[in-house]
Amino acid sequence: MFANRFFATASLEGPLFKRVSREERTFHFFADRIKRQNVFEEVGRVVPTALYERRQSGRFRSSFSKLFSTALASETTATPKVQGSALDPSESFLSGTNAAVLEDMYEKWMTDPSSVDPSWAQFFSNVDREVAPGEAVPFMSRALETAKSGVSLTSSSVTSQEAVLKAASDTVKIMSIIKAYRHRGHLIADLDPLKLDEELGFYKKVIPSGTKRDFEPSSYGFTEADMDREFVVNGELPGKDIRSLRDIIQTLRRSYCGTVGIEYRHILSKVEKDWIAERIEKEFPPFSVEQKRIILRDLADAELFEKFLAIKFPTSKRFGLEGAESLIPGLQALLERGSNLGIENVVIGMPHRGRLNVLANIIGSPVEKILHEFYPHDDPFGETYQGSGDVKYHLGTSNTRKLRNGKSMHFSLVANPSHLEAVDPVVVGKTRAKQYFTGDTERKRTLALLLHGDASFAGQGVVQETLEFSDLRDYTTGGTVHIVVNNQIGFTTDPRHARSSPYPTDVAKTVGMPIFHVNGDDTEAVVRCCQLAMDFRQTFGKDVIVDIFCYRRHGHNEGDQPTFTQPRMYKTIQKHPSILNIYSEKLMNEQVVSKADYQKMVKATNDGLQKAFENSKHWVPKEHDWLSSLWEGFKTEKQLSKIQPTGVEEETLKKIGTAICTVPQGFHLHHQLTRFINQRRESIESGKGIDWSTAEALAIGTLLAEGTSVRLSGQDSERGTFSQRHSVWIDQENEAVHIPLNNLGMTQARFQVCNSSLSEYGVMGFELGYSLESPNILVIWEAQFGDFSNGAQVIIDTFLAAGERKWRRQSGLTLFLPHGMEGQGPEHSSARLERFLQLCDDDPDVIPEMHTDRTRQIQLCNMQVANCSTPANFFHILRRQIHREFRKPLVLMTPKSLLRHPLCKSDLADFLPNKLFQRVISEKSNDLVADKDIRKVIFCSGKVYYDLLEARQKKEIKDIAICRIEQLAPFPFDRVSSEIGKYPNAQVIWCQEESKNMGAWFYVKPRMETTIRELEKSARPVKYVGRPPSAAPATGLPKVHEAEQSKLISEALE
Ligand SMILES: Cc1ncc(C[n+]2csc(CCOP(=O)(O)OP(=O)(O)O)c2C)c(N)n1
Ligand SMILES: [Mg+2]
Repeated sequence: MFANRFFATASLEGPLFKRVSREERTFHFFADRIKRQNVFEEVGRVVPTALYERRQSGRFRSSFSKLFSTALASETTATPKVQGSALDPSESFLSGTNAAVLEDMYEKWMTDPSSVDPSWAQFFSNVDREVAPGEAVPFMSRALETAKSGVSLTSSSVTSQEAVLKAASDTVKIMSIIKAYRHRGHLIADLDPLKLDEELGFYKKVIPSGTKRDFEPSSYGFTEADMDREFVVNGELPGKDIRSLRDIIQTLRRSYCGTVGIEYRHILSKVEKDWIAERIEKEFPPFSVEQKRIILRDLADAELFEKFLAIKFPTSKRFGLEGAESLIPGLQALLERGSNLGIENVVIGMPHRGRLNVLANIIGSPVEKILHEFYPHDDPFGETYQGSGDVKYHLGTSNTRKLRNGKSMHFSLVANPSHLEAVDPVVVGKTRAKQYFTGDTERKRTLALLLHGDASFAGQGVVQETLEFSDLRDYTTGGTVHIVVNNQIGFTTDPRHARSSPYPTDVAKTVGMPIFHVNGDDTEAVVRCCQLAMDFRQTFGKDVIVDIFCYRRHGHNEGDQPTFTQPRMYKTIQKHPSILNIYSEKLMNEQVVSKADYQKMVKATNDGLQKAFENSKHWVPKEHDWLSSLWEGFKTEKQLSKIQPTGVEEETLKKIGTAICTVPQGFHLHHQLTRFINQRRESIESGKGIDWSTAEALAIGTLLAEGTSVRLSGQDSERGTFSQRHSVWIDQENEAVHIPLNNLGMTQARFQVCNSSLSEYGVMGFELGYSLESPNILVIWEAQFGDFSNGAQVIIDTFLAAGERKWRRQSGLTLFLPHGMEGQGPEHSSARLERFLQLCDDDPDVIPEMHTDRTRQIQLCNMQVANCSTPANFFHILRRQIHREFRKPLVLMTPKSLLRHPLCKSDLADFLPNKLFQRVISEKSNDLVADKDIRKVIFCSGKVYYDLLEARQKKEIKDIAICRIEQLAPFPFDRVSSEIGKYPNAQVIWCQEESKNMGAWFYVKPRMETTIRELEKSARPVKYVGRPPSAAPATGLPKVHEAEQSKLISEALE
């Protein structure tokens, strides 16, 4: 913050910044590519697999040699020789010819395990299974047996078999000790600044009894006399090959039991484990004087900012960072390291805690602007935008600032609701979108950075749903960096009551990422962990977590009294010096800064804050930053965006139709798809009988051809739950993939169609985040059945319905929610249309301006809900999402049985330029009596229309008209009015197949009444026909369903 301006601006990176070797980079590049096949698709490049495999086997070789060496080596350099083999007794196993011979044996074993002696086979198998080094014992005894029966140990330095056995036994013990520290050293690391564990027994759960014994040499049979005895570690630990036991233990304690505890042995990849071990076990060079000063400044910025707010705004909630201030130097270091490794954009999601501090010190928002939020003020842009606003610690922002290394970095802090962790998938989705729009196919330039609280990270299921994206082709960001501000409390609840897992981060192990636990009082350790986390992310493209063990100095918020519930913890906290205190004392003791220098630094920062405070009183907010460059030119709800055409020229439709029905040469299509494609081609060519999925393909295809990308994501969306879409064809012989909509034979944008993980909350959040990034894409989330969408209720309520009002961020996210009563039971029938309608904020009692040239009805409402009944209308509403100068969420009830219903078809003529989306579809039949003689006019929406139509035909009824309301919200008052007006003598009916307490009834009733009252100046009542109220959305008994359905249809037509 301010200190940056007052003190030297050298980089924290300096000589510590180690570049990965070229070879390592190349390897990881290819490894990454192979793993993430989506890169192939994105760049259309084939990676030389052989190169990867060669390198892979090289990896095995080196690990094999290493393990083999440590298994055999001891203080006597044993060199067994296999008689008759090419092994040379005069050479070590680890180099020259022997190494090559062993490696050849290994490769032979890989192709045919029986081609080598069983003892070697077992050893190689152990190596391959990555058994812990010390567990190579079976091999040792078997190998020695082999030696007894014909294999001689000929080295002159080996005096007896006992010596070899002793050496092997020692080696096994040493390996076991190394393994214990690597696997469980974190359990005895010095992580808690408050030492609550020791004092209060808070963390008894974390440390299983007897753990400490694992780390004592005596537990392995060593005595004090062995401490200075030397053992061969030969590559297992960095540094000298032959080390005293004392030295080995010291290295392990320093690496694993200091103020950093690392969990990484759960990772499956040996490359990644070795990479971490190598970095952790090597002694870090100390930070230079200049680097320490930088860390001190960052820390001072963090603490002084909170202190300043506490003094100036003592009664305001700010959810301060006190007790966790080392987060700020940690983040600065992480970002600077990231910048040096190519990161240019960071999308951040974080909770309330420390948010203002992050805004000021990391994102670089003007402090004046932050302080301004503390004063009661009106909305300065109320003229341009309507909205409810949000509390200051939920607001998002974006900013570009220069880092100390001189490079620029762009930050987007995503606005979030109170619902902890709900922002996680949104950030990940937005990041992925940014990568797409910036062509960051390697995902090395845009980073998702998520901050979490300890209680919420452990408790909220969406965390797991988001972590699960980490290695999914269509959802990965190339590694999200997570930081847990682990203040060891959640509001008033202790960790032991908040989770069963030892650490709050345990859920992260499910996707195999390294977890760095670090004592937040050791600021330098926090900085190192953050740098390492960034290195790991850029090297492997995988998620990583830093868990900062800290404390919360005050109550949950500054006005909250923590001693009601945690008296002992807070007694400890009261006595505990601040992190800045600890670090400034340390640096003064080390003579890195003088007291005078330090005081000067504190004063400069405080002066800067004071100046900002003065300025904040007169701060005039500038134009809101919600329109990032990609959104430039888009209209706010108060600026008219005229209705635009959505129809398409016949020639284009046919061209796209041909392209999506063309099977590539040599492609082995599934035999059942031939019929599907033929029907589709036929309907487009003839211009008759276009079904739902063809209309969808044409909508997507035409948007793509116009240069708008489309992303459709959901469970089984590629094929389509109802086997209706087939947007991805799989070659039946080699499983090659063909996506017709990406092969239109013309310049086009990209179609991303993605089978998602089985998540609603996470995936809908992801797609919502994706839609926030740019208006130049149609983003669709599809539910398997609409019923399951309530798993994402938090996203629906807090982002979809209210996001624009709270944060002035538009989203055109479109939901496909299969909906309809078809006798499939209570959980496969209803997308809970009523819930979406209840969230719509259009006033039931006020008819807005409806003139087509002036209407802003859709712009002024929060979202659109539609239940289309024809493929053509579906086509237009999808295209309308893009063909307008604003974006608005669209919730679409989509069909199931209508996908194949013979009447649910459209003509190509309905897709042409003179056609638009119809909010209401009038009665079309020419076979009815004159309008004035119509005795009933039935309004309905969606699938029930076809049931009514068929029954009316069957019963040969001529005096009942049926109108379809296709767009339910915002309500088409004008169109409904003209329909009612057409039939002055008719009874007005609302017919729905849903239960009375569900469906659209409660929403349409007051709006239809307003329409009749205001526009028709009459008071005709609106009668309900449909299922009676019910708790479950549908019956599970098909027979009951049939009876209910025919009853309501009969009643409507009686
Ligand atoms: C989903 C959800 N449930 C409950 C709450 C209410 N709440 C606000 S903060 C908080 C405690 C959070 O603890 P933690 O995640 O450890 O963060 P900390 O406040 O300690 O930084 C709770 C329960 C919420 N905001 N969101
Ligand atoms: Mg907490």
